[in-house]
Amino acid sequence: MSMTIATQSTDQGLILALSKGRIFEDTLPLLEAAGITVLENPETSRKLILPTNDPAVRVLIVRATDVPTYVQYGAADFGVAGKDVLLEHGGEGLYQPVDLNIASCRMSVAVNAGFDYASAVRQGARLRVATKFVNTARQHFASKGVHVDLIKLYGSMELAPLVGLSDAIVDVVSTGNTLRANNLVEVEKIMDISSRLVVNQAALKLKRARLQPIIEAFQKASTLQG
Ligand code: PRT
Ligand code: MG
Repeated sequence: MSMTIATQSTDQGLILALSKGRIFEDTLPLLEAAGITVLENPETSRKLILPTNDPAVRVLIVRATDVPTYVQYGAADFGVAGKDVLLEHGGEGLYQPVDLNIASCRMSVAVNAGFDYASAVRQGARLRVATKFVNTARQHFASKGVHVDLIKLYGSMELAPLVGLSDAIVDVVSTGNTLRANNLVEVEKIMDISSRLVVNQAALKLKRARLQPIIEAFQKASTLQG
């Protein structure tokens, strides 16, 4: 046991978990502010572990919803994840020192353009709600005293009301273009969403010397940005 800890504390290498797409792109300037340049593009590289200009820092490319899991178990020391994803994960084992103000959007309720959501809620109808975000949706409707049947989906929530699978969806919205293109209307904002830096609690103690300057650089750069 003590062997493992001794090895970990002298091994100051860092692993950062990121998802491809908007989180990767929005995190690059923050990494640059910390003096870290990722040497390969995850959109074109088939590698799942990307090198950086710092031999001691590597980047894992994982699904957005898997970032908190990799960090929780210490397979990655730190990562970047949306508040939407963190609320579903629960945040266990994670230290969340900085709201990075990146990948911003909102969590909302949307329905078919013809559906009278306000009166359905007023009349106490039982709503069928399709979503990937079941914890957030359950909590939201419970706090309003609205009875819902939640239908768990893993993507393309916008389809559910169109084909009668549900009365409503709970999804993240940024421009609203996807809702409009599918004749859906945003009827309620549940919360604003942005992405946070998440750090493994044990790594924060054992690798503080390397992590702290990066956390501070992210903090400074995200404040300037936001
Ligand atoms: O795509 P994948 O299934 O792999 O996972 P993911 O959707 O969880 O990952 P990704 O990379 O798409 O999103 C990562 C994080 O970005 C999310 O956890 C959010 O915190 C944040 N984010 C910001 C968004 C959006 N904006 C967003 N617009 N995540 C998803 N979307 C979706 C939205 O649901 C809609 O279907 O993008 C579509 C377009 O949005 P509009 O409103 O601009 O049309
Ligand atoms: Mg996506």
